[in-house]
Amino acid sequence: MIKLSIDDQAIIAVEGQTVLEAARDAGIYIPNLCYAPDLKPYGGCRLCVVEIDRMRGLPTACTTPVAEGMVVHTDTPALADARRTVLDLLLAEHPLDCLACVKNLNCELQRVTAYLGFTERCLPHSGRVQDVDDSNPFFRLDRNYCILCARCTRACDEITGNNAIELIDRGYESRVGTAAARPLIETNCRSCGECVAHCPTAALVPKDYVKPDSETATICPYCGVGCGIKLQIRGGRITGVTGDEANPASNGRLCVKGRYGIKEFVHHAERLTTPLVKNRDGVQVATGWEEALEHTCSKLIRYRPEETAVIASAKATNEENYLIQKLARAVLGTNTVDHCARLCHSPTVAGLATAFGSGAMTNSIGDIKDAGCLLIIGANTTETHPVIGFEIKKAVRRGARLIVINPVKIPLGSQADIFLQLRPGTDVLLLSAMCKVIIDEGLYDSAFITDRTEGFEALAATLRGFDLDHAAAISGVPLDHIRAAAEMYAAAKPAGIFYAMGITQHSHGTDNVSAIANLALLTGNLGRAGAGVNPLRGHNNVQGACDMGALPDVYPGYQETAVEACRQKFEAAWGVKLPQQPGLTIPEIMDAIDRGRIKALYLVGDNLALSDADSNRVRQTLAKLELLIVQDIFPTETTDLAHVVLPAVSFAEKDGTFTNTERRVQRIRRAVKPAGDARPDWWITAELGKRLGGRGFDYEGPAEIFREINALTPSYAGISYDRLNDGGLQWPCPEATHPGTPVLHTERFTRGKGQFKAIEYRPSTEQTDAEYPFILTTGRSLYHFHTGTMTRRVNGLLTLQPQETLAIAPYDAARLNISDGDTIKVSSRRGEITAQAEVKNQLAEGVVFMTFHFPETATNILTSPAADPVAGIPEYKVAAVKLIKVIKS
Ligand SMILES: Nc1nc2c(c(=O)[nH]1)N[C@H]1C(S)=C(S)[C@@H](COP(=O)(O)OP(=O)(O)OC[C@H]3O[C@@H](n4cnc5c(=O)[nH]c(N)nc54)[C@H](O)[C@@H]3O)O[C@H]1N2
Ligand SMILES: Nc1nc2c(c(=O)[nH]1)N[C@H]1C(S)=C(S)[C@@H](COP(=O)(O)OP(=O)(O)OC[C@H]3O[C@@H](n4cnc5c(=O)[nH]c(N)nc54)[C@H](O)[C@@H]3O)O[C@H]1N2
Ligand code: SF4
Ligand code: SF4
Ligand code: SF4
Ligand code: FES
Ligand SMILES: [Mo]
Repeated sequence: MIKLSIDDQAIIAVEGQTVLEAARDAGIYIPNLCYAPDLKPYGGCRLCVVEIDRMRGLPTACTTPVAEGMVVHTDTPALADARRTVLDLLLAEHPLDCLACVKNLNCELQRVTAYLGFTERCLPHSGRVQDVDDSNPFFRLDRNYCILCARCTRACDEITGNNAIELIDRGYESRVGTAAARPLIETNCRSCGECVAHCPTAALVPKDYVKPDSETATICPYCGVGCGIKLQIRGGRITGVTGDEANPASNGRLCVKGRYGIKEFVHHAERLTTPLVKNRDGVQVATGWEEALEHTCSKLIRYRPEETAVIASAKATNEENYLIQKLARAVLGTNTVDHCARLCHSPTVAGLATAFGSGAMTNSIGDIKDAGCLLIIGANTTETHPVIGFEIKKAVRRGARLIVINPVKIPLGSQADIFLQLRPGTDVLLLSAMCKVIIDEGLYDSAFITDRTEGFEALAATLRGFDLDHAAAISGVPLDHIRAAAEMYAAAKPAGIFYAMGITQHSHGTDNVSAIANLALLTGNLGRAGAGVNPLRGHNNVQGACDMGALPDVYPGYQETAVEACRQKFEAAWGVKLPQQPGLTIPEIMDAIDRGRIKALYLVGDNLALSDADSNRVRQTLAKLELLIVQDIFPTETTDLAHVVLPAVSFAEKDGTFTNTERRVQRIRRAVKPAGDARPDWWITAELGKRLGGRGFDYEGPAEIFREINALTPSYAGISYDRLNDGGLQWPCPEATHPGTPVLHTERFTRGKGQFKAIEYRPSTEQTDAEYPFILTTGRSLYHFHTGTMTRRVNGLLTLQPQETLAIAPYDAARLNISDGDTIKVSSRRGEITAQAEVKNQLAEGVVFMTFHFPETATNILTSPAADPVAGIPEYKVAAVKLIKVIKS
């Protein structure tokens, strides 16, 4: 604590604060323009000058740290003079068309001008007309309004690490520029809008800005980062989105989808607004709710439990997923309830449960900054969890080591200390090789191994005979690079591992996860900030859907259906006999439909017809159902096949909770009225429950459902809506006074000791051959989300990425005489599609990459249904394909 005086007021400031911050905290306004609380002090605009006793000249308050006994004056004639000179120069360059400006009443230049008592321009307007960059679909850079405060360029550098813009040239010529003076859209700008959010004037503004009349704090509906957003509302419609600075997961940061990808889909004309029921001619006809629900229930009730399946939704809230699995178990009498986590992190849930006893991210987004080393494997974080990507880049700039392991040179790959470009499907070999190096070189943490783990000897024994040269040859990574990565990971403590689909979506996905757990256990990188094994969860609420028991083998809170005591607990709570028969996973459900065993499917918020592997077969399978009920917010390739379509509201039209990737339970809040006659998922599921004769489906709303979750789910027991008002809580949170758990396994593992697992490498099921010589690996791009139901309805996102491409290495392209834009027929053993070629240095020879965001190019026609025997996840990341050029661009 530091005592100082500002304008004769005694002030207590925190050491390290600047004079500007101390004044602001004390409610004293010092004019400023280049200052932003989340950026480093800059001292560029010189408006915040102050006088400080015993200090010469006029120091800038935003760069001067507070000191004991300091005496500061913020408002003297000399200061007024100095500031006026600065402002005169700024205004000579600035339009004074405030009334017509979108920033009117919201502009920091206006505020400073008013404070200094300016009523007119003193110097003549320079008359200069500067370039406007209109190229970005979401925002405009109008340099005529720019005051060169560098907040945008610093945000792009310090926050996003993208460095797409910078202040170029000196003096009068100085301006916000891009590399080679190209339009923003042609740079590496990722349209995150952090620059726009930081601009004090109208130089960077959203193109369609409308002044809101209210704001609602809620959570982004796209990825598992769970960024806090504020929906700006005017006239009952969302007009814009800003980052919620109070949110501890994101601290106000957003990516392009959260900031610009929401309002268009929420208010889109194609939203489902009434229930649809297929008539005798096979045409879906609009009906009322009463009729649709009665029709659905009268059909559904005819099927026996083993003929019925339920698929829940990682897009829906915790409350909704809880009800969906309750409906399946307590009313339909089946444990056959699953959701897209099966296609995603099911190997994580299985592998980490074995190793640690809990299948969730061990650490928090907030402790990325504490890591000495970050190992990013099978994850493309800057594109798929962009706000976590920001944190990783920031940590690296602060000096953390970065190791990236990926068959594709992803954006983080070019910033890595070590980038290992392995062949798809060889992670077990590479990770085992790293473990062997660590053991052979004695780099392991023996105290941790002795105190906190078991099974080390078995692992060490298996690795004794492990052939490092063979691992290098098969993975395609030189042995000395593997060794360097092992040494770096073991040395730079604490070291955190971050992984996602490149690890899980294999027929040996669970083994990959176990291999990662081994590496962390060996080096003692668990149970403390900055370390950990961090599966980055995909959907906004996939963590929550798992937590809520939307899985065939567990009730809420991972209480196993096979354990008698658990079953009894839920039987008592729900007042019914619960099924003992184990439930089926999504691939098993598909097989059972194929074989005519399952006849009715209730599917919520999932576009399986496009997202499941081998989609030609998936569509044929879904078409065999006697009753397919699909609940979505849009018509999709899956609702097309449905007998009944139930229109759900979007996240912006309902209340509830989502649980993000770091286990943080956060509230979402209704901000606008439902589209048409759409209803919240919880309401629809509860209606089905009631009408099918279920007890305990009479809920007033999500809060009441959440209280039931509390009572039955030990890890959520201490969480209540009231406690979630600022910042959310990370489970486990067993009691109402518990602060939540940012780091798991600090004293002991959930299962007691950490369990090593000796693993045998199994090659991918699908292998290349003379006919299918390329490995196709699939994934995501920043601008679209999965099957594109939401992002393809946002014009700007479509502008940024209009279509599917087939990324191919230059060497292969040259060999096949393929160039950018050529139309290529891509065929696998299951089907074919066409896509435009994009020749990319980031790919290695023999590997091609596609996303699955575009129905016209239904990538999953190609992918293999071969599944992991433990988790049932399809091998999305390895399919053998051949390429034939059909049209030259
Ligand atoms: N923009 C956007 N963001 C999203 C999503 C989206 O659709 N769009 N979806 C969300 C969801 S549900 C999920 S699950 C996450 C997924 O997030 P990520 O897993 O990060 O995304 P992917 O692109 O599927 O795959 C990640 C990486 O795995 C690499 N890879 C492929 N094969 C292998 C291999 O054999 N070994 C290794 N080590 N790496 C391999 C790929 O090259 C790719 O870079 O993203 C979430 N975020
Ligand atoms: N080739 C390939 N295929 C993959 C993958 C891959 O990497 N490669 N990844 C797999 C992975 S990890 C995943 S998670 C899956 C994702 O696959 P899906 O989950 O099927 O993909 P989405 O397109 O996100 O589908 C979500 C659906 O929910 C709807 N929706 C949105 N909000 C709500 C709501 O509040 N209520 C209701 N009822 N519906 C809502 C949307 O309109 C959309 O139709 O794809 C898998 N498929
Ligand atoms: S939108 Fe994001 S990446 Fe693009 S210039 Fe602005 S801050 Fe940089
Ligand atoms: S564009 Fe805005 S934030 Fe960037 S330098 Fe100009 S006034 Fe400052
Ligand atoms: S990082 Fe994920 S949660 Fe955050 S704004 Fe982007 S899509 Fe939304
Ligand atoms: S705010 Fe201090 S110099 Fe700009
Ligand atoms: Mo996912």
